[in-house]
Amino acid sequence: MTKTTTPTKIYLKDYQAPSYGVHTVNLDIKLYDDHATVHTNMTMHRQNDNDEGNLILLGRDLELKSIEINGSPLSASDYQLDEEQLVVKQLADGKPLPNELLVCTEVKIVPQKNTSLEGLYIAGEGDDVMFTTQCEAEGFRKITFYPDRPDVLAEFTTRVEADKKFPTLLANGHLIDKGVVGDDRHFAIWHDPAKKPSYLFACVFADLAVMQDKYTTIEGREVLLEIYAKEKDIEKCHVAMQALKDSMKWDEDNYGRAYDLDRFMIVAVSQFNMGAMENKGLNIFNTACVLSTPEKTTDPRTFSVKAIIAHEYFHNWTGNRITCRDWFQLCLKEGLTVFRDQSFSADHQSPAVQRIEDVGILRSAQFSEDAGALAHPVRPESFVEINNFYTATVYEKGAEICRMMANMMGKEKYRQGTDEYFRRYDGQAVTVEDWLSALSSVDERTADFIKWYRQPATPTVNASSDFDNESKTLTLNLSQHSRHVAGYDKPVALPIPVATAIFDKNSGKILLEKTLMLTDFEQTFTFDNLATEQAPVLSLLRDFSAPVNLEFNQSAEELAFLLEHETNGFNRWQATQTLVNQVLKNGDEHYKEVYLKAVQKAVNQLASTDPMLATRLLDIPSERDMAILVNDNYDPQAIKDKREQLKTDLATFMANDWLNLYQNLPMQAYEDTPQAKGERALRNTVLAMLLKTTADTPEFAESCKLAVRQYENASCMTERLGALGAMVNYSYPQVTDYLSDFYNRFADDALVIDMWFAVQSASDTTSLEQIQALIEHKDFDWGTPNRIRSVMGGFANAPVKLWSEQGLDIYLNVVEKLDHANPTLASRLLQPLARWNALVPELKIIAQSKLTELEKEVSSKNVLENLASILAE
Ligand code: B3K
Ligand code: ZN
Repeated sequence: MTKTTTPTKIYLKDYQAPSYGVHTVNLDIKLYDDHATVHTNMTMHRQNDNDEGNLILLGRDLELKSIEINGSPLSASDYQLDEEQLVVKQLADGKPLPNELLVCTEVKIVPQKNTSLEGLYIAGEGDDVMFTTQCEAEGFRKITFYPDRPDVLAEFTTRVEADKKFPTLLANGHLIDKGVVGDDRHFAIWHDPAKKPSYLFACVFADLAVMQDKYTTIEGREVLLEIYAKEKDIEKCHVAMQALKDSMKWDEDNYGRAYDLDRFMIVAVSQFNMGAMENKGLNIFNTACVLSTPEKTTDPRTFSVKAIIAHEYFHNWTGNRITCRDWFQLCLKEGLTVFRDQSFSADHQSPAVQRIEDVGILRSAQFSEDAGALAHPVRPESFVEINNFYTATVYEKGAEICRMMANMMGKEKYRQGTDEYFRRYDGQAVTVEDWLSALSSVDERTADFIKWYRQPATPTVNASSDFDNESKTLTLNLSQHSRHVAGYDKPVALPIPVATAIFDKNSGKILLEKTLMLTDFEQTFTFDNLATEQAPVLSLLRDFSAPVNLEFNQSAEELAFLLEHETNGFNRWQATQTLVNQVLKNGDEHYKEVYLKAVQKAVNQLASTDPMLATRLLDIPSERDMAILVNDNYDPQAIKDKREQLKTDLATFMANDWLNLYQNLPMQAYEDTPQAKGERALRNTVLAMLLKTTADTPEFAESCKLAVRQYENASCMTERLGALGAMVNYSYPQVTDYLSDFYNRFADDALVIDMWFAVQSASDTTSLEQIQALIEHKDFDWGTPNRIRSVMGGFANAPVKLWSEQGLDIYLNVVEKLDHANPTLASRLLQPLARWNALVPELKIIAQSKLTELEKEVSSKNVLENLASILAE
């Protein structure tokens, strides 16, 4: 592949509003067997009378058939057209462009050949084929010439026309007309009264079934709710429908936001690059994020279906009604909306478990990003390809910033702040500064949080404490530092809320609770007259009050004390993780002993009352998570060995507990309650531990029987897949029979077959040859990102396999193959490779040479931008 153009970098500091805005746009999209035509009529206006700027319409991969301005056709000499844009400087007669324009264009596109899953694209094949759109961030310009940028808001009317073999014709807003065209074709016209940027445009041509329901908003609007999916999948939409209604109510109750159209539609698509998309009134969802039934969907997946439904719905206010001025402000909608969906989820399961899960994702996906070559601020300052910035930093760290401010303000003030944000900016395209200015009109301390949006890298907070028994004074010293990332200003001190509790050692009771604000590089806090006989125990960063790495030397006994007495569930869990980290880092035997005893006690205590927390207490960080803390000489095998050893120690230490625990959790009829989900999670973890402890002993056969029984009698996918996973991971001799059984049982369900791929690719027992065989399997589908991720996700989580000559060849070959067909996905696959530079020298040399070789073979700006950053380290 040869490179045609050098990708250009664009900068936040260069932002300029466009000369022309759009009032109304009428689209007429006609789909034919081998192409589509798009007629666009738009009324445009100069935004500023004194501006004499050109008319700039962005467009890619479009065949321009005609363009007319104010009734006069333009010929090729009247405009400049290149691969990116069409620029008009004057009218056909040489007169300057007037302030008001009617611009009419006709283009031809070929969605049948569009594999990028961006713009109007083909999804599926044969009888299952459908056409749908993905416009965020810059896909609309692959449909028609348009000022395709988020600060241009317009009222859209869309006519969609196709053969009657596509009975489902959808676009944003309300259906205002439909009818037939000749014998074989038909059309529908949709009008969206809400002004929106083009990235929220969507349309669908398909043959789908629909599930309908209704919701009456707090303002009395009756909304028709529709979920479209393939006929065979339609019964799998109940969970999503309920989640949608719950989300609508939640946003009314918690943010005072009601839905604003008469219709809300969701369409399930099998070929989709991410989870879902919040197009106005017409959300498009990856099937994996909308379909769910107990028999075919695991509990975590079902939970994330609900969370993603909520996330996309919440975008209607945070993203759609108030949108981003430019793509640098992406975190404005994404960070805030993630914070909102996390809060919604926390209201539907134990808040502690929710926080543990959110922090788990933050640490593994975002802290690793901050620690590596792809580190960037929550609000980036430059990019080549915006699709490379839909990252954990923008989403998850962005959410943490909102959370810190919300906690600091308190519930009431935060609500006043968000009310003010909606009051001021509804219907506008705004910036992070605007968001902070609304919040700081209620609490001026929030203004300082702009620093968090600007500065990359995870801060480390160091804590040390001292207790004076005579005066009963506790002194706590806190300091912060952040890695200086090349290309950015020297780090400044960030405002870091450190939620703190001081415990009396004797009674286990809390003496004092307070959130300390660390705003300088170093600060000392004192607490006088504490009513205690001995040095109290401190619990810091409760509920993970800031996205930082905390370094605080606590004894093993203090950590065990916190596991027992902390009332904050997150910090109870964190105590186990701190103990684990001490063991993994320093091989400390004393910490190990205390950890094993404390965990054993807590798990047995919690198994019946809070089985989900009990499950989480058995967490041991993944090999990839452990690698984040290693700055150089990262040896994947050494990390794997240490982790494996600790897991074996835990399994052995609790050898007499596993069977009891398992038997006390008998399988029951499926229920979707936190308790039942907790029991299923614990049962699966315990089953795996049972197989592990009994491996190579005569009892192994008995453990395997339990796994087989669980597999065969499973009431739901969580139980069946849990059993299959245990068999795969602990080499049950007949595992291939069960893998075949699973495959045959669910052969007609792509989402379950994804699990079949994933359970194998994620297993330690799977060799690189077997991974390659999965990639060559007849069901490995290069056009379906879910399938690709089901193999590559597990592979990327196995650093020993990945960081080898053969592993890199296999992995990078997939990236290279996707570079042209689906650059967004190809580029995303590079993320786990961003820390190659920390590897031990022998592996580093291999990684560098493989990545350098790849650079010569690829041409998409997505992959080139990320590779350049990775190799620049
Ligand atoms: N806004 C979309 C993501 C679009 C990604 C474009 N590459 C989904 C979401 O965050 O809700
Ligand atoms: Zn989002």
